Amino acid sequence: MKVVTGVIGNDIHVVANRLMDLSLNARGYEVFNLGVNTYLEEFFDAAVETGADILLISSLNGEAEGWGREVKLLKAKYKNLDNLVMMIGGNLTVGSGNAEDIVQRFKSYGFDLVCHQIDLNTGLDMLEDHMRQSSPALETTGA
Ligand code: B12
Repeated sequence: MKVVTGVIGNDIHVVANRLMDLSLNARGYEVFNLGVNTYLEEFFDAAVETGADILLISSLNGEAEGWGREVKLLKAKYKNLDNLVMMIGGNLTVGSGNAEDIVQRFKSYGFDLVCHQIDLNTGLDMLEDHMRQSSPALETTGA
């Protein structure tokens, strides 16, 4: 399966992004890593160009809160993204907040999977469960 990943907005926190790249590769995904400082349009452009199944966004400085609100509006301008699984994780807001509220809010923005302050491997296990449920024929999602 193809995954586009990167860090959204003017966010330069690169470490988790690098780990994400390594972990996704180790799990058998084909990874297109856009790196840090990536804008929503660039994620969607890359998803179209690569024919990605999954868009996996990281936000550490909390800018996701602003960008998240634009997901539905912007995605509607693209064709062929209806089946794109959208996942986001990291520190999704600036400062603290109720994790359940934050998750619900990001789901209302259009994300299928939301991991606020959840470690990467737990998040990737959630992704595999989600992919298995939506495509039961797959034994492993990475393959
Ligand atoms: C290193 C660091 C920096 C470095 C970054 C260097 C670099 N190029 O990477 C520098 C010093 C440049 C920096 C700058 C800033 N930083 Co900084 N930084 C950190 C720090 C100390 C560590 C981040 C890190 O690399 N951790 C290691 C990785 C492996 O762990 P992680 O980031 O927690 O990621 C894990 C999970 O979040 C998860 N994950 C991450 N993304 C995703 C995505 C998915 C889909 C999933 C499932 C999981 C997942 O997986 C990872 C592994 O389990 C954190 C504090 C901390 N202790 O976490 C602050 C922190 C992230 N920074 C913060 C801030 C505010 C800033 C600045 C705005 C500070 C300033 N005023 O200038 C700037 C922003 C710059 C910018 N434009 O983005 C805040 C963000 C607060 C918020 N969101 O509310 C933090 C949390 C510090 C704090 N407590 O205030 N920072």
